[in-house]
Amino acid sequence: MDDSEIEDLLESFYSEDFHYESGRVLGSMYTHPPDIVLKAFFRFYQSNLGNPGLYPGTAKMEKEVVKFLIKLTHGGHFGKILSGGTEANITALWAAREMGFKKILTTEDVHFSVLKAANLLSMEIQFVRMKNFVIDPKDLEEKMEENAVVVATAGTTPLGYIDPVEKIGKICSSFSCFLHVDAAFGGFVIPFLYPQLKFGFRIPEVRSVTIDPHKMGMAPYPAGGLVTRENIFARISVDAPYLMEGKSDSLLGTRQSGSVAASYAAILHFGWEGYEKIIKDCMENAIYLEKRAREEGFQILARPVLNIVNIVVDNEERIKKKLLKLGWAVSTNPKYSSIRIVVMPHVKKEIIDKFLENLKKLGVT
Ligand code: 0PR
Repeated sequence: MDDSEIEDLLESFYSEDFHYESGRVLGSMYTHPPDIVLKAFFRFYQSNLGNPGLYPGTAKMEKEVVKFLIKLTHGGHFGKILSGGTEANITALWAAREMGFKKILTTEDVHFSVLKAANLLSMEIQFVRMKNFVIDPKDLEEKMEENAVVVATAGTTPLGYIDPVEKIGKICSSFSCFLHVDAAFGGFVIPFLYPQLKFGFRIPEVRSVTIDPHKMGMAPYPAGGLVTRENIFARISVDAPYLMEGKSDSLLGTRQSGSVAASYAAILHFGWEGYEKIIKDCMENAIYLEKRAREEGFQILARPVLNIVNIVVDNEERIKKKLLKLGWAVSTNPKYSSIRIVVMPHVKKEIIDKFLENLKKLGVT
């Protein structure tokens, strides 16, 4: 087949997919990165930090990206760019288990990757009650036990709410405990919206934090991040004599590391101030969505804390399907009977107005 025919075929499949540029993807934590970031991705597409000895340049960029993640999480000493929040959470819990921590305590709003980790690692998981959409510290105190792994979420997937990590840390302090914070989404948001809020390594009990450049860091996937206080990666390391380094200390072997170069380019492109502006704009648009939706007679589940807004509807699955037919991709929270909108940079005010107009036509108020 000649190239132009291949291109035509590719284009026809491309046209079937959703793209962030359309502005109509309202349920994802990702967005389209700037050109320089994509250029970095393709330039370094061959890099594989599964064998870092061959890619010392890319390994240096990983160090720089991790430095930025350390700044965002207020500390930590080690870190890796992994394939996503899922791998970061699995890695933290795997290392914790190898260190003798056995049972996971968390809430029902934890990301499902933690359920996968529990399953893979044969770790028991116990849910702690929630109060006002975050962990109830009183219930945690009652359920707390020696050698537990507590997973707090700073920016929950369904609502973008922040577990009270400082209080959780205090509870953990009287036990031998591994406190992991999943800030996959919130890690790039909280420092800019609530700079005083402690969610990371300012809390002495926090041992590891998931924070993903490929979400609010505006890098292309696969770029999750795991920052840790100690070198917990050594706990999962295996001998790999045929690699340049002689060992492998990540879950994946081959690691697509064009995204490391892309994350590095994103950090240079936006800088602290650039991220601050974009994230404040996203939050402003989230508040705009909340206000406009209320004006149109919709019920908002809870005041948005980060840039995630939930609109309560009668039958969220039916509404999702109807919206899909109109060209809108939203996600749902069946537990809260709501449709969930992640107000990413591509979700502008004009898009919000158009979306609410369509939603209103569906007669869900
Ligand atoms: N931790 C939290 C708090 C998350 O929200 C997510 C992903 C993860 C971990 C896992 O991260 P990876 O997906 O990078 O492994 N939450 C996204 C979400 O539910 C996943 C997603 C993204 C789902 C785009 C659908 C979609 O179209 O929004």
